[in-house]
Amino acid sequence: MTIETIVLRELRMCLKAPFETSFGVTHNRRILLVEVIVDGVTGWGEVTATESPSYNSETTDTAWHIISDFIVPRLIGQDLDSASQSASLLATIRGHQMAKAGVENALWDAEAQLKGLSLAKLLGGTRNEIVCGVSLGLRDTPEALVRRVEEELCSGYQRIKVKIKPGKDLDCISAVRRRFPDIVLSVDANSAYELKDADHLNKLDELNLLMMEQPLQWDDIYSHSELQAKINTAICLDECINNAAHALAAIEVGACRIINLKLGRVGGHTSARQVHDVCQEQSIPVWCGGMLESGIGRAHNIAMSTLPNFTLPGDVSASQRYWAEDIIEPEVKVTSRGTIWVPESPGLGYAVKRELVNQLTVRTRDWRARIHALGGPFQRSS
Ligand code: OSB
Ligand code: MG
Repeated sequence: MTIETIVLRELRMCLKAPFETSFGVTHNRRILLVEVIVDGVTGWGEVTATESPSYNSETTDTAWHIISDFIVPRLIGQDLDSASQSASLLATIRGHQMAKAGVENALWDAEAQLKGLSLAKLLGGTRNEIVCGVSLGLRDTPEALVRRVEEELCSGYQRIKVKIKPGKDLDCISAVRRRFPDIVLSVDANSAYELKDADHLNKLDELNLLMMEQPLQWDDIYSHSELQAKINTAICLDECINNAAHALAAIEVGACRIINLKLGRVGGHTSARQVHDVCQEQSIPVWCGGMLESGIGRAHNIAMSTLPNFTLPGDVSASQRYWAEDIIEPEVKVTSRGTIWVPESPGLGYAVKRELVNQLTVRTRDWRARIHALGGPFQRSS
């Protein structure tokens, strides 16, 4: 697999509705797409970093910098045995998992196409249909939240997750539970609480939640083990888990009973499979998290979600919940049973709408290998 070309693009995409979490409101996404050409075949990846460093430490701009100045120089012109080999070539770049994932995942798409396999099959997936939930942002009132939950249930989604923060938790979630006594319900705090809030968080135990996602600091596994010892609701870690070693540590100290697996956060498909396998060996279920992705990131999430230990519904939902028009075709659709059919054609299984991508692009940079040149690969930038 010779990496002939890498193209990096930044797109502006306007969300249909603002999305509010404990760390802020997102109206517009600044999305980086990575296009690779490998042995003449084009693969696509998406960088899932947020606009500001408030989910984790990466941003759209840090990813642009790390990809341009460190990742591309190590990969352009390289002849790899497989996409997963890129992970070892990038290992001495510390952190920046989302930047790495955008590039590595594009190589996985290309490898799957070169082998004539769907990405799901190449990854070792075992499902042809995945189960879906939705993630609902903070609302002004419990009534407004209950209305949104009702709409999503009508669409068929199998699990409802609601964002919480101090002052917007018990009342809102109790209102949803009173109205819908039997639904599968969970909450996500995005690090909005501290260990001293344990008695308060304890009150959520009565609401029969599937899980409480990332209540404490984004990088603090140990405090979650102290909280988990004080509450009955299962803690699910998101922000804290960046690789398989983190997952194993978190499980061994009792910091969580469920793990949210995000491709970007762990650095791409190679690392995601390792996290998946560690969790499976430890009997900890995983589910696929979302980062308000465009269709390309969403298609990668669908492929990953076919692995056997993805036993809980993910935050992988229909394109039309996010975008007036998605950049892939067909768009991602969810059945009335709250599932997504996994494409079987080679690679991601969705076509990229190039013209729309071009319209949404605000900056581009590309690099081409000169494969046969004396002195090896060189890079050109525009
Ligand atoms: O914590 O899961 C999260 C969105 C942006 C950043 C972090 C998170 C989220 C979501 C949205 O919950 C999931 C989605 O619908 O893509
Ligand atoms: Mg989360």
